[in-house]
Amino acid sequence: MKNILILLLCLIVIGTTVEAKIVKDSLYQIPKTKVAPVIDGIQDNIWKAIDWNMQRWYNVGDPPSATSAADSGVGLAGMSKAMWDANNIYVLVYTVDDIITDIPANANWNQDAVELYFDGANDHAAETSLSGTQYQMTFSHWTMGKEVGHLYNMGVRAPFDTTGMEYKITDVADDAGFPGWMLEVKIPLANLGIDGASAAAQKIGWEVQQDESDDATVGRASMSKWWSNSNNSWANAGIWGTAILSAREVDTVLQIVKAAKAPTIDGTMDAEYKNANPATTNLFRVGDPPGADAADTDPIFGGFVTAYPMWDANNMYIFCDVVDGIITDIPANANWNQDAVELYFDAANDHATGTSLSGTQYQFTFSHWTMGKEVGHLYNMGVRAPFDTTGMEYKIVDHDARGNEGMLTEEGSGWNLEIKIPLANLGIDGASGAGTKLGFEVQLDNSNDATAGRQGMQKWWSASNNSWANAGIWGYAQLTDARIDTRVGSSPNVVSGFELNQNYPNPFNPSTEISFSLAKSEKVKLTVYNLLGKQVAVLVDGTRNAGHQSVTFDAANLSSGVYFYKLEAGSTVLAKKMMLLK
Ligand SMILES: [Ca+2]
Ligand SMILES: [Ca+2]
Ligand SMILES: [Ca+2]
Ligand SMILES: [Ca+2]
Repeated sequence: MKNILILLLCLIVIGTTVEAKIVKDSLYQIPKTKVAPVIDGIQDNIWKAIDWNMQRWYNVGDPPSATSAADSGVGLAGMSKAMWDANNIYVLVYTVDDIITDIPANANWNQDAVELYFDGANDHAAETSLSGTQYQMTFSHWTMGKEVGHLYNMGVRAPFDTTGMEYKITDVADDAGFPGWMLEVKIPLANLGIDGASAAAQKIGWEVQQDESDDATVGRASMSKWWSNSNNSWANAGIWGTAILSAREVDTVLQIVKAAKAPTIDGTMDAEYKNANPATTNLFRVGDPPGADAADTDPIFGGFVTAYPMWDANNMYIFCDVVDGIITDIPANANWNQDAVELYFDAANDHATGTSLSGTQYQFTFSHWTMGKEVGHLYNMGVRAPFDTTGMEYKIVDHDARGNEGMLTEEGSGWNLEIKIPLANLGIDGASGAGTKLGFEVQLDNSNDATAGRQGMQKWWSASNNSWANAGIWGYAQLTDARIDTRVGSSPNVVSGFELNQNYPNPFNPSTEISFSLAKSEKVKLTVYNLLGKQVAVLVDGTRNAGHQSVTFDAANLSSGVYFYKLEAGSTVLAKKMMLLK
């Protein structure tokens, strides 16, 4: 149970990374896909192009605390992904559940189940029952293997036409990741009241809920939600979140975007990375090999990495955001046997199956224990295949606070890794870089104990622990000139085109830069408040152009402490925290 709790904590932390504050206009971006997934309950390659969207809320009992279920509310965690094309919306839900209980006699919601909510009208008016294009669909685990026959009996609220709809449930084995199950769903857009031909940029009411039962008699013991921490989504579409059918297309080939400006290799995230297509670890694996080590029963999780790659005529740049609940530095262990990020590049991109790396196939292992000693460890970081590190740089810094306005706060619960590698050293000609295809993989090694070594790993592309020897199983990337305006984020807080960035530097003395982005030219106000809510500065008040903006905040006349800065545009408000340290 402790394991799942650690997982849950980590997931919640991930869910609160991008903005400190959830605002009502926040949108969950659903990207468009060129490739339809196979509805078989298994994660297709195209799904790997999309981040997991973490469940944010957790509710024990129904109503909370009303039951005395043995599993006291930490046996459930989860995440989802979605994408759409001209015909359908596709949803993949991963439910981490240590006790699966199938109780066909119970109501659908009163057992292990996933609920999806859609409102094509997206009006968010408070109500007491669903109507019109407001649909609730409940997919119970007990229907696994019987999906076709149960399409009409899966707890849809509001009459729904299931013609053309498919779903499939599969179990996920403990040693392949976390115990639980996967649900893959295809729903024709027309059935949801959405015209697929003109759907781009359409907003829909959207919610993902997981129902948890661990006992045949108790019924639902707990639930997790993405958007609203309420058990009233079944009756009130007004409390659902909002998703947007984004025109942004995803592809099985990761498009590495060209950097408009070279980032500074300092372990902090430059604004340019916001345009990168992230590669997030999708696949989880406990132990090495799975289940081989008694210590693997400890923290199955504790780790997650999102890599933001970019390139320019000279270099490859990658910023990695690592969430790791327990950071363990063990210089005496092998690099791979401790907390580390591994990156794999193959400029030849031949994906030929092999038993060792050669040619332009490179593995890099960046261990957290080298933080502060990076320069001296460039030659000792576990590169496979001889590699010229001339001109290469990397930098590791621990996370600062991830904000305290979400459900939980975890100070210092992860680390950043920023890397610059000359393209020439990788075997890439930067002058003709656009269009270059690469073998690519991202891996996180997780250790939580000085003696146990690696206890789990997360991968972007392949669940295998053989990337160190076989470039044939790496994923696919391509250098592209194309600019991308919005990214598909794991965070529910990503607002299309409207963003407020963390100030830099932070903490600061006495001045710092605050940057934000606007989707369109509009009137905005950027103000600074102290902890008592008193306004201490107005930095912007007027119309600003679309795109990236930044202002300098000079606090020479203020005293040390925590301040908030707030960006307002129309009814949308974003806020962040900063610290003045004199
Ligand atoms: Ca599939
Ligand atoms: Ca269960
Ligand atoms: Ca940087
Ligand atoms: Ca760790």
